[in-house]
Parts: sequence; C-alpha cells; structure tokens
Amino acid sequence: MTKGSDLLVAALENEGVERIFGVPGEENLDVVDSLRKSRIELILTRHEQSAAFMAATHGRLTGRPGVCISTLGPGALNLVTGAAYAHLGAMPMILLTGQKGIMTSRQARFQIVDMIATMRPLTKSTRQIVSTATIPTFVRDAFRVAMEERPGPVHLELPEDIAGEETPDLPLVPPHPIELPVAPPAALDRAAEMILAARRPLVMLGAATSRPRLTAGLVDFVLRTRIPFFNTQMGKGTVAGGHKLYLGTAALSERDYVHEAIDRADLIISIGHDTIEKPPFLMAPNGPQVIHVGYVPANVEQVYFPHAEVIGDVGPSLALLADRLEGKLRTASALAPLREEILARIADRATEDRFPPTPQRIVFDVRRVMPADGIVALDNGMYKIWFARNYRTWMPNTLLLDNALATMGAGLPSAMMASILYPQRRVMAVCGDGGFMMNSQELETAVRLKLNLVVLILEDNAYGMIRWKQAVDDFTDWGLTFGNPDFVKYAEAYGAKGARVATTAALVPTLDAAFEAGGVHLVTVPIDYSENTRVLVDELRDRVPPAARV
Ligand SMILES: Cc1ncc(C[n+]2csc(CCOP(=O)(O)OP(=O)(O)O)c2C)c(N)n1
Ligand SMILES: [Mg+2]
Repeated sequence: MTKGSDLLVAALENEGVERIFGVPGEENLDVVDSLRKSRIELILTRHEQSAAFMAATHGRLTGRPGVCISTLGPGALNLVTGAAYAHLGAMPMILLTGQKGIMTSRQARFQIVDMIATMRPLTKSTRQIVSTATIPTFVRDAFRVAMEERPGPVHLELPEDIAGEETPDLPLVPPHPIELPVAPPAALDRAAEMILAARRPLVMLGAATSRPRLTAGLVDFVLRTRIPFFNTQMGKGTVAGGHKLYLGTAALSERDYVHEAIDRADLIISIGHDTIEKPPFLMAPNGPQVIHVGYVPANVEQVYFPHAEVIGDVGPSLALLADRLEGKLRTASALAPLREEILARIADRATEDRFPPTPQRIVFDVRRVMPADGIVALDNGMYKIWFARNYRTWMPNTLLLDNALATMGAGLPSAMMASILYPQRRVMAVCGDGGFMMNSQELETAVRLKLNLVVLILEDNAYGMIRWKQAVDDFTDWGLTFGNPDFVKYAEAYGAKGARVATTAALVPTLDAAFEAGGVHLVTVPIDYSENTRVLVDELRDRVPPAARV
C-alpha cells in the first residue's frame, strides 16, 4: 500500500520531472514527504510567483512542462500571475496546489478559495483530484494537454485527505512520443502559388518559432527560399540575427525602420505568429497578402486576418513548401537591399560614450559580453523595446522576453531557470529598478542554489516606461518616480556580489569580471532615457511610410 501523494510523485517521475519549484503549506506535507523519498528535487522559492515563472520558463526552454507547487488559498493565489504568463506565452507548465480535505470539513471555510474557478481562465485545464484512483490518468493527461500545441499551463488541485489516503499501487500511464500531422497538399499548393506570384515576399518569424522542436526546419526554409526575414519580439533568435537575410525585429507595431521592408512587401509568410504578441505590424485591407504558417490556425483580429493558412507541424510543412518553391523564386530577395540601411539606423549611437549610457550603448555592451549561446532574460520596462530592436541573437531562445503578458517581475526568475538548465552558459537578467524589486527576494534562492548569474539593473528611479508614455501623451510628469535601496549593499545582504558602474567605459569590464568570478552578481548602472523620445517618437515620426512618398 502507498498513499495518494506517493502515487502523485511517482506519476511525476514517470513524466521525467526532475525538480519542483514552490512554497509548500501544511496541506502539501504528504506531497513533501513523498518528494523526500523520490528522485525529484524540491526547490524552495521565496514567493510562489517566482516558482511559477521558473516552471513556465522551464517549459519554454525545454518543451517539457516545468512543475510548481503551492498550498491552498493564499499560496495558490500567488501562482496566478505565473499561470497567466504561461497561458499567454504558450509555455507548458503544471501547477500543483493543495486544498483542505474534501471528505470532512473540520476547518469550515478557513483559507478556502475556489481555485478551480480561479484558474479556469488562466490555464488550459484545471481539475480537482477527488480519488487516488484517478491520479495516474489525471497526471498523464495534464502533461499531454500542457505540451500539446498550443502549449500552456495545467492546474491540478490535490486535497489533503486524498494526498494522505492509502491506496494500492496503481499502474502509471506511460508517455509516448507525439508526431503532429503535416499540412495538407492543397494548402501547400495554394500557398506556393501565392508565393511564386509575389514580387516582394517577406518572411516573418513569430513566437511559436521559438519552440525547441522547430529550429532546424526554419533555418532550412530560409536557406532554401532565400526570402529575407524579420522576427517578432518572441520569435527572436530562431534564425540567426546575423544572417544575411535578417532585416530586423518588429519591436514597434509601425514606423520603425524594419517597417520600411514590411510596408513594401506584397506578401508576408507569417510563420508561427501568435496574436498574443503586441502586433509586429498592422494589417490593413490594402496591405500585403499574408499566409499564416502555424501549428494551429490563426486568431482573426482587426490587425491580423491571413488570406491563406498552412496548418500542421511547422518544420516538416515548411520543408514541403520549400520543395515547391526552391529554384523557382525569381524575386525572392527583392527586399534584401533594404537590410544595410535598416541595420545601420538601428545601430545608431550604439558606441556613444556619454554617461549615463544610452539604451543603445547598454544593449551593444551586453552583446559584447555575451557569447553566442549566452542567455539574456529581460524583465519588463522601457529597455525591452531597445533590446528587442537592437540586440542581435545568434541562437534560438537566447533573448528571453515576455511580449505576451508582459509582466514585471519575471526577469530574475526566468534567468535563474536558464542558469539551472544551462550551468555552462553565461546567463544575465536585465531588469529595471521597478521590475527587479518585484521579485528581488529570489536573490536568496539564487545564492542558495549557487547559481552563476549576473543581474543588470537599469536605474532611472522611476517606472520609466509609464513615465515615458505619460510624456508622449502630453501628460504632466507626475507620480512615477521612486527611491531605490543601495543595490550594492542590497546584493551583499543576500550574500551576492554587488557593483555600481560609474563610467560608461566600465560597463563591459564590470560585467565580464562578474561572469569570470562566478556566483550571483548584481550590477547596477544608470540609464539615459532621453533617447526614448528622441528616437522612438521624434525620429520615427518623420519616417513617412514609402507608400505615401510616391
Ligand atoms: C506586474 C506589472 N505591473 C505593472 C505593469 C505596467 N508597467 C509596464 S512597464 C512599467 C515600468 C517598469 O519600470 P522599471 O522596471 O523600472 O523599468 P523602466 O521602464 O524604468 O526601465 C510598468 C509599471 C506591468 N507591465 N506589470
Ligand atoms: Mg525604472
């Protein structure tokens, strides 16, 4: 005989789970005891929200769900932002929460929140386990649903009495590999015909192209067709940003230099676009034709309504599409000549010496200290636009940013997850002074886990992005500034190392030294945000779309 929690933990082991992140409560104590006897590591965090961000990032980087755990009510409610982060961002994750016993009610309604109802709009599936007999199938199904396209979070609630209930050893359900169907020939023929008829085709790589299973298929498609490409923020890195056909990243929805190419295209092959992202461009009735290539059909939006779709396993479907196109595309590179100018404009002021440094300079310097496989995880703030726009990626999933929920507070936990998964690679979290403080308590977790991690804090003593929007919309500058702790002492109080960058020239050596030394480092640098308005408003306002120019 075993008990419910033993069965749950055995079912998690059966799925290959290696670690669980979270903060247990008394309702999880049976599960904690079962974990103690298992191969699974329990990684305590200092807030449930970070546990969920870490588990979601595990899903994003590996394609296998990360697992997080909390108690009932208050703990479970702390997971909800992480659930939404994974749900909007399409990251496979399992959320396990406790609950009071369901067969008796000895504590009346103390701490009870209806978490099944709470999680319903935030997950792909949410279920209470009401009998030990269902644990093997519920767990297997949870992993299947979480990983299946479009991936996302699944919630399981295990009440205390079911966790502790004696049960015979029940057989587990073995996982099996999943092959997805490829797009049907009729859809491929239709798409090929449209592409062959286009005079100025363009490829867009969207969020779903970051799925770990897809990378090779994308590179092949780009190399075989030689159509220039750009990417959305979350599609960054899927084909190397240094590639001769890379035209840039759509960090804004319009007017940026990359839109020079988008506005001129007569056909966009939109691969893996997920409209959960802030629009990379705005479709209009007289604009380019759009072919949506995806695992799942496109959502139809006011700003995205594709004219044709190629739905199926994206890599193999693209190979079949390339078979129909290779060698027949006479105008494939029509837009490629725009590349030099777009990239030169974007790189403007990247090497300027002024102090505090410009965002462009910070992005440039971070790129210098990160090897090709180094991972930068961004929190949310003004600098995200600059990194999306200016940071060139050479490998998939090396710039982790959230352009879906776009929540503050995820930068440090997602960097920690990357550092756990890839201990040999350089990992840096880049955070604003606002977003960093939303989960800064995890510095303790990072130090305890002996991670190698550099956290770069961009200090403007403000919720800078909102302050900028306030100025752009002609509101009075009011109500969005704050004071900061002494970040160097703050790091030291956690047993991490702290450094303050006092000259622009010191940024690269300080970051390099931090990586060389290993361990957890916090580096703080002030940032000159006057560039936000100078470039993103004034300079781009004058960039008239080419259609209006002729
Ligand atoms: C959890 C959460 N709260 C509020 C916001 C709205 N918001 C977006 S950016 C931002 C300011 C971020 O400030 P900071 O982290 O200091 O970065 P900065 O823009 O100053 O570089 C705010 C409040 C959000 N996206 N997420
Ligand atoms: Mg700030």
